[in-house]
Amino acid sequence: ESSASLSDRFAGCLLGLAVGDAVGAPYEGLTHADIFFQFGTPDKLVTNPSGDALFYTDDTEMMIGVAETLAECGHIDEARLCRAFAENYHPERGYGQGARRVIETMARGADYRTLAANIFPGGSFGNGAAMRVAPIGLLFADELDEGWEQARLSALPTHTHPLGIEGAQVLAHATALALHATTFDRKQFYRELLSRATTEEFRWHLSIAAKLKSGDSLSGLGSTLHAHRSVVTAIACFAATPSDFEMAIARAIGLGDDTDTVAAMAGSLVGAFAGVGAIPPALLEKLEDGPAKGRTHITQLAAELVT
Ligand code: 8NA
Ligand code: MG
Ligand code: MG
Ligand code: MG
Repeated sequence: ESSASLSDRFAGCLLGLAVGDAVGAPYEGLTHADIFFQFGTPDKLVTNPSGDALFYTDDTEMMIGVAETLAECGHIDEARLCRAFAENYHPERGYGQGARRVIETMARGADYRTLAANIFPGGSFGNGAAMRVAPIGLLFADELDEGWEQARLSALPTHTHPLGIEGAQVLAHATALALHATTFDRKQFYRELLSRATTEEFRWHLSIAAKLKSGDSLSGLGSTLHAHRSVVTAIACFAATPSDFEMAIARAIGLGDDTDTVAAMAGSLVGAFAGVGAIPPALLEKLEDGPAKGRTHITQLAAELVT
């Protein structure tokens, strides 16, 4: 039930990610109960976010780097991607511990690859490669095998753990499916994701999410910054209400923990399906803007990628 145009969907995906990130950011690290008792029900946080402006975090800043690389090269060129990460980097936007060290090593021109492979046992399984992958899902929506590989390449500079990589691949694939769907077929959607996933963790979470009824709680899927405890959760927030942006990100934020990232991922999927018109104008207007960053720059990147 979406008649949004392709260009509206590209813009909706990237702006939906930024708005979800920015609306969710103030609550990152809080539990579900903390959020409820301190701020009230999540739907209110979304319809009436505090402050005059909505500021995005590392999630959006790194997505911009992926989009810039694709707009320029048409595929993931690792050197260009690392330059984008390093040039766009603002540590105060709240990067993961490992990500910070890896990007600072990239910026010095030193060996970030060895660091990324060893910084955590087996490499990082944080959701940092997934949170920035949306532009790959959009650009490679007609070439799903190539998209799966490009998502892997986009993860590698920071995330070498199989779960960190597969989180990016599964979310890119979900983005591609959302982009092309006119009616959303939940069963078919999960079936296609399951046909790609290889790790036990992602296969297990996807098979559980596929069986959930519309009123079921998503909290059992997890909402922490580990890829295998938040990527499928964000997908499930989208699948529960694929055209309702506010509901999807309120549900994501209400789970607590990695609120900005789960809301960013869920918001990007709703945007890819329902288009930029699904994002409340009041939220879009509040999204930070400025030269070479923010709302205008993200909108331009979406337009460059769609042509
Ligand atoms: P990352 O690669 O630094 O991973 C994030 C965290 O995951 C690490 O600091 C570790 O605690 C943990 N981790 C990853 N791999 C392993 C492993 N193999 N073994 C044990 N622990 C591991 O950064 P990233 O880019 O993947 O992270 C994305 C998250 O960072 C997003 O939530 C983003 O918003 C940001 N962020 C999160 C928080 C938070 O506390 N939730 C705060 C600020 C920023
Ligand atoms: Mg963040
Ligand atoms: Mg986060
Ligand atoms: Mg093109």
